[in-house]
Amino acid sequence: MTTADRLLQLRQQLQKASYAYYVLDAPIMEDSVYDQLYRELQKLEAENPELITPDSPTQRVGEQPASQFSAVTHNIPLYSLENAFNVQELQQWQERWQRIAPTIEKAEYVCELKIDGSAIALTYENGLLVRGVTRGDGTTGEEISQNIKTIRSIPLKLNLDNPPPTVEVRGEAFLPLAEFNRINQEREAQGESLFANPRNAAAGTLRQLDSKIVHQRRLQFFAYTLHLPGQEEQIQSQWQALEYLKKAGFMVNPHCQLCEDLDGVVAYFEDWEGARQRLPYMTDGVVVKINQYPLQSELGFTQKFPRWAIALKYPAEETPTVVKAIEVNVGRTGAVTPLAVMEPVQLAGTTVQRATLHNQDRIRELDIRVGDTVIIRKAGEIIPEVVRVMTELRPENTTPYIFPSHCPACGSPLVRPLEEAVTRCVNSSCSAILQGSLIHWASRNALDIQGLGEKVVITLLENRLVNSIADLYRLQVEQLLALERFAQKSAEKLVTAIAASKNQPWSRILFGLGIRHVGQVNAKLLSQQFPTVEKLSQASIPDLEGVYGIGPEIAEAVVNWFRNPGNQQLIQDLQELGLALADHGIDQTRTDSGKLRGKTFVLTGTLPNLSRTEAQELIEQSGGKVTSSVSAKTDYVLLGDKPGSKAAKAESLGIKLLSEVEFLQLLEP
Ligand code: 1X8
Repeated sequence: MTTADRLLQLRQQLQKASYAYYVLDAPIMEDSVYDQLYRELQKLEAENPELITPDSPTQRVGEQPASQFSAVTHNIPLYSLENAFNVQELQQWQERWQRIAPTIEKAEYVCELKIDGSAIALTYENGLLVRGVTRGDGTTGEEISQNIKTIRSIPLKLNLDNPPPTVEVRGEAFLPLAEFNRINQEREAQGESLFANPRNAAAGTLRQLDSKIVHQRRLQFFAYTLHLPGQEEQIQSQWQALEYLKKAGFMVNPHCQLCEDLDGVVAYFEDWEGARQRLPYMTDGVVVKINQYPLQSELGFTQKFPRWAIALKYPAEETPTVVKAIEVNVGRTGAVTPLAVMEPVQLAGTTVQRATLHNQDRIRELDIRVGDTVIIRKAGEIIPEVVRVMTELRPENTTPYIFPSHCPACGSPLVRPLEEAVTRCVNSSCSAILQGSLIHWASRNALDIQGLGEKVVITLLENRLVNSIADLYRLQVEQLLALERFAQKSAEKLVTAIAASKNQPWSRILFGLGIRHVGQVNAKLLSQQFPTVEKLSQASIPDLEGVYGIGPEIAEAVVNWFRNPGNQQLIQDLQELGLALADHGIDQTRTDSGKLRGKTFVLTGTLPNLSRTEAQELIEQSGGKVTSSVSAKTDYVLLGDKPGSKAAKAESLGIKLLSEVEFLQLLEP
């Protein structure tokens, strides 16, 4: 790629990200990724000033903190909060912190409404407001003191007899709903674009260059965090901090509550679920904090969040829309998933036009029909789903949806085993299954073939260049050149990448085959016990079940897979094409430091830094092994964020739980 091409690409990516962030309020990349791309753009432009275009994000006023407002590094970072989407996740949070600090006897919780606004940090020196800074990325924000001073609920001078030399107050600047609506009405009348929600409106207002406009917009501020350096003995809890803030002249949200235990928190959450609708400002959940500062200090922070606080969110937004079509999608396992295609609508900040209908039973239960008005919901980051059909709005002449009896891709009859919710296409040469299989084969954790993504796979299938996984290895550069999307270089690159994948280890190939229930972990386990495809294909169910971690369902799936003549042919073809389908010594003994020899690990939850695969590789390189379920034979459970039931089981068995840090320490020489 030329520098000019890269510059164009960077500009487009950054512009898209900005639009998603500021206009749609639906970020598509992490702040850190944005910053990285931005810095690359800045660097390339500095080296090639003749290539700077006026539409480059670097030319935008106010894009980077440094431009109009000056950047300020926060003395203490502003953390974001971990989310819980239901009471169970709240309980898991409590279990988690209790495990980390088993000595903590009696924690109290402070409940505060979570305000949908924009966080800011205010510094007072000798009682006078000297600086107001936006949250920014949590580390660095923008100095917006002038704008802050227009907010009447922010005292310019603290109402204290002996003000401390320095104090930092944090809280949420927000627009009351009436004000938000008024501003949007005005904007509409003037043909300006509307703010998507009060949070965007507040954030946009705070970064207004014209303080007069800020003044007209009547922002308000609730204070909720106090940092009083050097006076730690004076304030010992969040509750005392709130009292102090009130005394000092701040507006503290009046609906905060001190709770003795989690039941109190749950009651508060439930009480406010309805009541919050009548508040004159927008809230989206409850912030739960451990009250006592010494306990907060004991728990500390993860990479991203305080361990002593969590945001318990109210269920995500729901919105009505109209069903345009009902379609079914056939996945690589042949599972047929119905989905509703709808008029595009905004939902929790993103545009949505598809929602899952799960399965045939769910469709029957909903009686969803084309033309229906439905309520869709997005809970957390999950795909939207249809919650309810508004039959009262159903147009005339609709007909119940009839679930297809035949596969939309290959036309063969669909099968639904008794007692199963899933309907499947069981034709092993179905094009939809083949498409899914090829994408899976090429994916990062399988054969990791660069340049062979969904679009390329579809092109290859449409042009009948491949009819099986093995055909990938028969592709010729000339064949690809006949296709529109390939030029000499890209065609050569793909053929080379495919050829290079022949050297991938046996465990990846096994995972890539897509045998049911054989995910990455099981593929590793099986490949270690059966180091060649011959050994695995000849294994009986008892042989397989003899492998620690392999249960009857997996064993049966493996045996059935190898019984299928089409699969046998595939294995033979792959071997003839030069794939080893075996481990050749080197791989088993590679870089084994032996530190974890004989140790069995179970991974659960999301680790702050390492991916699952990386953690597993580290363990195996040191001679340990990873299994999927906790038993008395487990030595360690590596515990990430949002751990599952495995953590509790490990605890009940007295198995050592490790954080990522502790795990890495274990590996140190
Ligand atoms: C964010 C918010 C907090 C509170 C209220 N509203 C928010 N949006 C509060 O603690 N009362 S705390 C917080 C954060 O720490 N990111």
